Amino acid sequence: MAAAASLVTASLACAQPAPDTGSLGAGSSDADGGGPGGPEPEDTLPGLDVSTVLDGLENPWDVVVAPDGAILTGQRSGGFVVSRPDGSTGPVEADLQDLFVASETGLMGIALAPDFEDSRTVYTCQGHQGDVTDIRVVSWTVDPEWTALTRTGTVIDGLPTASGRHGGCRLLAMPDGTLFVGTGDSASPTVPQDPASLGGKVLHITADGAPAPGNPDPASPVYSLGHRNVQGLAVQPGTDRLYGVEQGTSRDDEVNLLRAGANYGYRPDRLPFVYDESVPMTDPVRVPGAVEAVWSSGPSTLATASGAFVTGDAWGEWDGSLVMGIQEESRLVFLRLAEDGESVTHRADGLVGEHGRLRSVTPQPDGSLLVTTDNGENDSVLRVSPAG
Ligand SMILES: [Ca+2]
Repeated sequence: MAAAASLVTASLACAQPAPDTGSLGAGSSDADGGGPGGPEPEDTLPGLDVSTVLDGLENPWDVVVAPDGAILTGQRSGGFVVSRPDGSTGPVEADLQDLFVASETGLMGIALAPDFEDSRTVYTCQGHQGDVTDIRVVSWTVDPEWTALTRTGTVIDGLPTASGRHGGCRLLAMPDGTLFVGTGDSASPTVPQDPASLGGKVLHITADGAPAPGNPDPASPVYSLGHRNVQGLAVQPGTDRLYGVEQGTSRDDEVNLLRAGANYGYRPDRLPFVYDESVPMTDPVRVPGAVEAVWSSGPSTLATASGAFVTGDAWGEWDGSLVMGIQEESRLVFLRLAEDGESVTHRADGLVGEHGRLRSVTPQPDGSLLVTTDNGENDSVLRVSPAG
């Protein structure tokens, strides 16, 4: 990439305030909702071995691992990069001429279709500019040698964007071929509670963009609402529980147990036409029936940027825990959930301050994690393994 482009992106990244910090300051007395901050971190995590899979990147957002062992990432400002099964690394060509890059929006979530070995289908969620400016899920196929992605269609479009702030966008491909899409509210006051808007939601769609079976409104892709900026989606192994991770305002990053039709209670429209971030992340007073978070960070946010479950004996007592990539507080946070999945019993932090801001966490079949850094320059895809 051109050095000039690197500088522009880096300076934009530096110019942004701490992500998702409320512009209206600390919460009012209404902002007492949310959890107590959860359990304090404990020092029981196994040692973590870290190696570099890809480096020299700029804001690699998501990362996926293919059945052949290829590891694919995409930089937020554009450009796919792969580590191939033969050990070679490099760019993967793709037509991204329409990519809308602004603030937190650009090339974001990536997912492989469950039939990837046959179909070679890759999904991305990305900003788009053309006749309209929006965020959309795009489908691609990739050649067996991992040299080029070919665009095959638009799965769903019309996810709102304005400045690019709060653009989501996390993809989770399910074994049945459907997709969950975690979206951002585009920092617009009425979007999270507007059932007709695709922003501030978790969507559930089929591979052709139709509402998935089981959605609360069979004619709508909306699965759940009242979200601020869904950054992580993960299904707990051994259960069918779907969890969402979102970033708080000036407080209360949240982990939510997602259910069809549930409202997660963010309603930043108290003042006309103002995106009012002094409201609680979950507001049962102004959103009757709002579902409280399973875990929230309490008064001090971390900037939770992703979520995945780790598995394997090497993780010890943390086998089966939910891990989150953390931007502002530069670490991984591991949470152990109660048996009923409704609360968190233990927390441990890893890689504290060692690699700067962390974005996505993607489990590999061997139990290790792929982690993307989010520092704006000299970013990496890391492999993180529990030390034997
Ligand atoms: Ca909430």
